[in-house]
Amino acid sequence: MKEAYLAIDFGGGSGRVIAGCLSEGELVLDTIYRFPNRQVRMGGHVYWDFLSLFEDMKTGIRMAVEKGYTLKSIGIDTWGVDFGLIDKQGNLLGNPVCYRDSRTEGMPEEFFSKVDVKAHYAESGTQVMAINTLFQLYAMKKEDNAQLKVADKLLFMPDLFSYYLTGVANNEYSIASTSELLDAKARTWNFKLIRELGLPEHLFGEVVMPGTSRGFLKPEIKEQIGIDYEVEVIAVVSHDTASAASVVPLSSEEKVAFLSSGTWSLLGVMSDEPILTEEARLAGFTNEGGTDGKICFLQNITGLWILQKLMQEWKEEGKDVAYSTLLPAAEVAETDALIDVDDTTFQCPVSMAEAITNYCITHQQTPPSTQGEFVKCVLRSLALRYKTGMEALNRLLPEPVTKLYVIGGGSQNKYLNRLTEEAIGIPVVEGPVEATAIGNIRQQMK
Ligand code: LFR
Repeated sequence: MKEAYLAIDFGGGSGRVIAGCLSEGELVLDTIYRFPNRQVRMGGHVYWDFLSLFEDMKTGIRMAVEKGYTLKSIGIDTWGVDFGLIDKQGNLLGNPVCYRDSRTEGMPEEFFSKVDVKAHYAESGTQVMAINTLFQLYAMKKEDNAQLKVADKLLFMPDLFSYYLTGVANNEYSIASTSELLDAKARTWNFKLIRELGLPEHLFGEVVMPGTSRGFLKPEIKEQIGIDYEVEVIAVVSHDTASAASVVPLSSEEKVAFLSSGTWSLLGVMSDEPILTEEARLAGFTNEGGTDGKICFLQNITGLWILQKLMQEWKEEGKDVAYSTLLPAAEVAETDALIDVDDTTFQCPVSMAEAITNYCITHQQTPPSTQGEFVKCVLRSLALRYKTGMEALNRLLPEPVTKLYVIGGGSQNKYLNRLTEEAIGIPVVEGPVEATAIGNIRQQMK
């Protein structure tokens, strides 16, 4: 029987259950189960399929048990900003709505017509994005949402998964920091802001730091996964980005930055304190909670989502979507088309191919036509965006960055790494691919 720490890592496109064991002082990972994470469109909204994801999580835990692992503890991390509301009895009030839902359209503009954007940034330190929890709640409040009226607690996705495993409801700091509702310096809820928004204060629970216990698996869960011993669920650095960033080696000789590459691209550095200056706000940087009280000072960039969505569409059309075909085709494709990856038209279009084509036509460029051309256009545009992000970062830091670690699933895209290195002009180090899970497991070990 091998003792294992289980990392459950939910990304915007897929989830995985990974067992981590110590072997001669080294962390050895075993990917037990991978499953897709889909966005479901229904009744004019876009949802996550929480119930399926919960089932998939349990399946993965059961598979780890069946493989002979004794579970030491479990840690859950997910993407940021999204949440579920539960009532006093612990019932989930509706499926969590996906941040790509259009309910937040125009909300930042409306909010900042009443609130001073500079003063707000000086407290929250968050890059204003319509997807943020603040604007999701603002939209719900505005439509007089019934769930909001009866809700007892707001639980971010990792809080929610943990809650249904253990029955303990709390809010982990790193994930709460993606909400735009925290005081970045105090590292806890900004209740002044919460009151101004007219949100019930009781929704916001205890903010617990990474490393805190989230309780033990409920008897019914133990029965379902086939164990009879106690397993503790630990609040890890439960925001996937912050968990990934925690494994980047810091060095005294190099000025190191990270690019967490997946559905999103998060480009930044670790900082001891939040950077809440006007320059940081104007440059679009965010201060999110990290490990050991550190801050992930980063820019949130639309990442491989554009390519993922294209590939999904091509798959539905019966086309080849293997990376081993698409990337070589992109390298030899001839197109100069470039897009602004952060343009809102790419956030949730019904057809990504059409959105790119329309963007190029509107911007007087010849649109890509073959699959290779589309991929080249997207990857070159990403690399260019990393260049501007890096320039902005260097303007804000006392010393320029000398090395970039590309971590997460996207770090396997060698063509993109090469384009990035060419664009930013400093060495790019690839991996680890499973940075988030490694960060998750290390936190449990601590
Ligand atoms: C990456 C990520 C980003 C966050 C985005 C939306 O998976 O967590 O950090 O901004 O998802 O939640």
